[in-house]
Amino acid sequence: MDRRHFISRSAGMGLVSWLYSQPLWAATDHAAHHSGMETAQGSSGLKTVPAMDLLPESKLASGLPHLALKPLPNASAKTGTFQATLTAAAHEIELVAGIKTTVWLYNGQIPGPLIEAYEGDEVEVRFVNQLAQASTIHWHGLPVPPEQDGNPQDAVPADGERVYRFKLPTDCAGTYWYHPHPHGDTPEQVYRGLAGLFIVRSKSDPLAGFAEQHLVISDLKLDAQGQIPDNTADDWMNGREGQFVLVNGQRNPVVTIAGRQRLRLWNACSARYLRLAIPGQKLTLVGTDGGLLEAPVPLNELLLVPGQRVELLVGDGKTVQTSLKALIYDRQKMGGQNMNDIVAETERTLATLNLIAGPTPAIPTRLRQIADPGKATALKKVEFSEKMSMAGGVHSMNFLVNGKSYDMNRHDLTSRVGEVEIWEVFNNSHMDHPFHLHGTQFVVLDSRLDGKRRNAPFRALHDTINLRPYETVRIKTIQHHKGLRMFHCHILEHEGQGMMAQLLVK
Ligand SMILES: [Cu+2]
Repeated sequence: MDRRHFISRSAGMGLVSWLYSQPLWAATDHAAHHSGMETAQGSSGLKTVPAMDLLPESKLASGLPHLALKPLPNASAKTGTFQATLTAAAHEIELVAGIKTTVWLYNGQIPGPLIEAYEGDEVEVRFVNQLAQASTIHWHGLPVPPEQDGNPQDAVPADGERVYRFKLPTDCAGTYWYHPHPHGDTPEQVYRGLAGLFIVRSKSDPLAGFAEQHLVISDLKLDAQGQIPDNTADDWMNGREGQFVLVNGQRNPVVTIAGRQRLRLWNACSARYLRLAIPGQKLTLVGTDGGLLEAPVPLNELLLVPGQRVELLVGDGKTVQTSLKALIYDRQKMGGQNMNDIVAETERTLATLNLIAGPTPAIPTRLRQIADPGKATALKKVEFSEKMSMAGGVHSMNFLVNGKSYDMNRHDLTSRVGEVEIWEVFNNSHMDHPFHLHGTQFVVLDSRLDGKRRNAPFRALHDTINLRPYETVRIKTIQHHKGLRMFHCHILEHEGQGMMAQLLVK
């Protein structure tokens, strides 16, 4: 299916009212709900359910001690080799006392297992797909060859399996993750629970002396029965945000930080933006998607958009109780707060932080050198846009890259291996979209918004970067392998509806 449409059940509704008249929209959904309509499969193939009552947040336990991520054990005894199996399957787990929730997980874990390997290691992961639909594993941000990167073209069928093999190059130490990337079904597979973590370590890590903790931030939507519902029309439009925002699968856990520690944070949400702050504390940013910065950067807050990761140093040995907050961020979603399936924008406490006495290693002034990729000899232009359509009397929204909806049989841009490129990415729409490029990291040169040009404040490696409405961001990047790469919006519902394109590297 090439074009995935956003379905409205009210074909007679005008375009303007469709966009701005929440009462009409809500009433339509309400009627559908009470007619016993459950999951609708429209002509587009998009499963869409009416808005529903959700389980109150208080039903999920909170305030429990933070759980460490469970590592994926290395089955290889050979030095420099990491070998393991990841099995994707449906499980019933008790997230809420007394309720069995059906989730789809890697190795039965929520979040998925943590893979830890070193630069230079050979990685061999056998993927067993016990889902009822095709899937892949995409190694988000890692410089792996395209045929090992879980492209939609390389789907592993239901009940199938394959082995992913790649060597981690030098200088790729950083904080990564993995998640499914099949054609069309990525949003569902991720919101039902499929995502895991990947840390590449360096043998000469300037922060090796710091104790380290991991905070994987994800969200979860549970209906009143405690089950994971399909996407509503609003989820497809704005990206899905669950009522529960979890850290390592827990609601508001208590993280004890003794002295000064290194925290790695992941935004594994489908669409939720995280404007993070720790009241009373500076955030010392030391790393982004692709590893360490050149030097630490003190910040009062930072925006972590879906798909991104950061490394922070937190704590100074003084005893204080504070929290990790997600402050209000307006990403210009469509519709209002009246629709009962939109979770109101509020400031949230993601985790309680207990800072206590402990070792406080000095913060190094230099962390690494990020080499300038060199003079660019190619320019790529990418434009994200949204287009309303009323094809066949059905209201739909197309999410487009360079005016086109994703087609897995088409390549949209071509690059040459090793060539330094500037990509000019323009968000020609009214809503924020996070741009993600597969298989490599990039540095941001500058951005342009409202006629103002702003240079990147410091050099950092990213694979995902936010674009404000009508913002243009210029990045510099190199592709290191021949083959097909994806680039897309990392609001998974937008990607799933066509805001994705393909780069053929020759
Ligand atoms: Cu988007």
